[in-house]
Amino acid sequence: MSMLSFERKYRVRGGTLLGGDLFDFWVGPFYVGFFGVTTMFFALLGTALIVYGAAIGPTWNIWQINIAPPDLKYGLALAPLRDGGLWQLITICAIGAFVSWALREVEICRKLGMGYHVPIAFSFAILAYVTLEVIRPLLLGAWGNAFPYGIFSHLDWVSNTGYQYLHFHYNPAHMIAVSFFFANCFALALHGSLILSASNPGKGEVVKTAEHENTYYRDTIGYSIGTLGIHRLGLFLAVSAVFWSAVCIVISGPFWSRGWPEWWSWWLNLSIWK
Ligand code: UQ2
Repeated sequence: MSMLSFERKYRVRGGTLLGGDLFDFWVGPFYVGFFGVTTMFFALLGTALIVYGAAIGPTWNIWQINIAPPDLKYGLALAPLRDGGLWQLITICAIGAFVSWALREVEICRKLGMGYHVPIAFSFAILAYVTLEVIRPLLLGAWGNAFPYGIFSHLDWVSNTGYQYLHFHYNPAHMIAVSFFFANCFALALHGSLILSASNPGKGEVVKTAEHENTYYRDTIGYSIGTLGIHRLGLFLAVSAVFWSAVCIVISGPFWSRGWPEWWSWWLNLSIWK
């Protein structure tokens, strides 16, 4: 594979966290590193275990394949392979692959002398997954509280878990998370459309710059957050959406086991109404 003209300049030695020079090389355009090797190891093993789980299961229908966590009766113990043990191994592989990928991102940041913003952002996604599959099941005392691996089966899990708390939209952390998702979508639409309107004008038109971008928003709403600011806002909104999603599920069960609508009775019980 050919290299981009500037690529060779950035293929610098060092910055590794583990393995020293041993895996400090590229394969085609991809940096390898110690964590590139561990990413491949966990991803391939995990995928092979999923395929094995499908093979010993009742169907090859892609929508119906399901690899479920152990029954609640196993608690936090290791389960037999065909009875949730596969799910446990696959979960270990998934976390191994996700964390390896984040650490490979860190090594690339260090090589290039960049900030760690991308791996930090990614770590919030890992946190959300670990909250669902490890932290909440641990707090509830059984791996059977984790979600299963399957397209429809994981949707059923989300639906059932939601209805277990009667009406999940009354979960205050869920409200905050949804609001962040909407605000994130709004901000990206504002930003994407603004950049395209300035930098991709019609044929024969001159490309505009940040001066036009700032002026557009000062003319419309009297305020521009700035070219750096919009990216800080975007990262904050995205990471907050994921963070509050993790909060909203981890408090459901471990800290509140009744219906979420009932949680709001704290309002009716305020002494000011007495
Ligand atoms: C902006 C700016 C950008 C932008 C956008 C804005 C020049 C290229 C989209 C406008 C954003 C504002 C006013 C913040 C909106 C707040 C929320 C919570 C959605 O000013 O600077 O840079 O892309």
